[in-house]
Amino acid sequence: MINNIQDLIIKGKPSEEENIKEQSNYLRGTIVNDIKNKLTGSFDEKNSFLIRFHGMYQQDNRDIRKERNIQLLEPNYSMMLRVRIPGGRITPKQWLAIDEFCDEYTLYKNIRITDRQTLQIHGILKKNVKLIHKILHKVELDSFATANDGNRNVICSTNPNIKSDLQEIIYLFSKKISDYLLPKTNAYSEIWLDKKINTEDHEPILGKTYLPRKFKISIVVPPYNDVDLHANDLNFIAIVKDNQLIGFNLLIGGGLSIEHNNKLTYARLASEIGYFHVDKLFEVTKAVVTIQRDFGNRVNRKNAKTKYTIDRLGINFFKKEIEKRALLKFEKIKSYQLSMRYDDIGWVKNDKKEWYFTLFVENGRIMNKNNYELKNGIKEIAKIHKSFFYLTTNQNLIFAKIDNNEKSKINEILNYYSLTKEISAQKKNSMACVSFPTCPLAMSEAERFLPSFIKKIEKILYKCNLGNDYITLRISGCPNGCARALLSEIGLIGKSLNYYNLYIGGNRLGTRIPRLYKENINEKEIINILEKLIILWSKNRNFNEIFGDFVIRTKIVKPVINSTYDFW
Ligand code: SRM
Ligand code: SF4
Repeated sequence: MINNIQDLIIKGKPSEEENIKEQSNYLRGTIVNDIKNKLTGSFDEKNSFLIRFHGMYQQDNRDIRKERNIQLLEPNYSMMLRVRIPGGRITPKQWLAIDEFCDEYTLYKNIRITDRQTLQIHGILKKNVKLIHKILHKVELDSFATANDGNRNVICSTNPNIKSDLQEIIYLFSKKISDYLLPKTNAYSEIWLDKKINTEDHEPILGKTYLPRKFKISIVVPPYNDVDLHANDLNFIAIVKDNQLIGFNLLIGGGLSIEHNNKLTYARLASEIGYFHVDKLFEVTKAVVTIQRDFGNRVNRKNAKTKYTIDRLGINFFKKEIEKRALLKFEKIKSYQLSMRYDDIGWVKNDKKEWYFTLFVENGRIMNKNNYELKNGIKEIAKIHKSFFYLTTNQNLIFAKIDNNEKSKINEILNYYSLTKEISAQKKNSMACVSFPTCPLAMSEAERFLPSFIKKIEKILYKCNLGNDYITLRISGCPNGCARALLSEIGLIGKSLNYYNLYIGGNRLGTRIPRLYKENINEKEIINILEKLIILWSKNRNFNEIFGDFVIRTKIVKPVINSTYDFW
């Protein structure tokens, strides 16, 4: 029984980040002064925290960090900008604007599709930062709140087999929720677009110090779990009756990040709360966000995400508080089934006889490399495509709503640039985070390591007559877990350079967390272990049994059942 609700707020000295937010004058800080300072390519410490709210991260090229240090040069600073693209929908015009900017103004000249349906532009020098914001604004895009303590890019299922009317509604909801939760401060327009707005700053939903930590939302259309709902704080599972969207199951408190050996951190699956009518979508969104705003841990950022708030307050308290704030009574969760998480690569026709082409993009990295001109090919398609693209949460790209006439033209381009080649099942079901050289938190390689590592796994599968089969495989360069390795059958998490912790026993649908199997091992050791396990699997598996289920049934690892208490 909770007597005083104030007792539920964590007492103690607020973290340094809370102070920066409090004193930032609604996210302004002294960013403007730092832009003018031409003596350094960087923002100062406080402002580099604040620019994240505006969708940018300060980075440097870690491949040359040591060398520059020896030469007494400051690190090779540049910014990474993450565009806000709710539901992953982007028009060809918007694509072309970003593509052109990358070619002309960035250090790396490539675009990165993220696993939350956005685009990242790496290598923007400070002097070009305002330009990209203005270019984005011109094509009705922005990067506001794609990072730091607010609501991140809202993601939604984009499988072309979803009925197109439903897909449209789900997409519109993700856009509306994203707009609804956007910070209301004028700082973004003032700083980046030179637009003076004379209305007062206030944050009716997020509050003056914004949320205690990042916040993630997904909208899921069963049977697809492409969005990986269990990585998100707040999830809406669409419930459809007689072809009408009638409401949502609410699941809250998913999250994957851990800290090596810190038992106060853990990966957690989202908990089922209940079903509610579609009309209450925004009330429920606001209720969950404001509960996290009011009760989230502002003293210790390591325990600040919703998953920890829920476990501290108790699921029943959280549920009742949502009901109170949203003025509703949850019904029992409606039945739903998830059966697929990967993208259908290639051509698919939807219920309205429109064509969709899903292009496989290895690690989401769009660049021209040797004879594979992926970036040029997409640019040519963007020049003629009339409808829009979807970015997928598997880091791929969909050319959407194509008629028969357009299909043949697009096919020509796809063939010319060799973009239709066969992709193995293993590749389709593997993913890595960015990691080196741009990620400042990387402990080991991920994106640059995955392609050669997959080949080794494929070789083992082939040797075991499992050439057409696959094991979901994900590699995160550090325990922050950006590639969602803790929702895969085989997860590698960077420990130190070229060394990883190996997790096994997740499943293909992303509804079970894998368990730590071996710590701090290099590629050779990982391959040796996996080869033995895959041979065992191939010989002793039940009919169609997946690798993750096999290692649990045969007691090679214990399943992680209740991640809160059972993760370590
Ligand atoms: Fe992430 C931080 C990249 C999805 C958990 N993530 C970072 C940063 C920004 C590093 C930093 O803070 O300086 C990485 C930038 C690297 C670079 O050079 O580009 C980074 N995260 C990514 C992306 C690009 C990975 C990818 O290869 O696609 C994804 C961008 C998503 C987006 O568009 O918004 C990305 N990050 C995720 C996910 C997966 C998801 O959301 O579905 C997670 C785990 C889910 C979760 O939140 O629990 C994730 N990233 C983190 C964390 C740990 C947060 C925490 O709960 O403690 C950090 C570190 C932090 O925030 O302090 C982080
Ligand atoms: Fe960087 Fe770690 Fe995220 Fe990979 S998992 S992108 S290394 S923060």
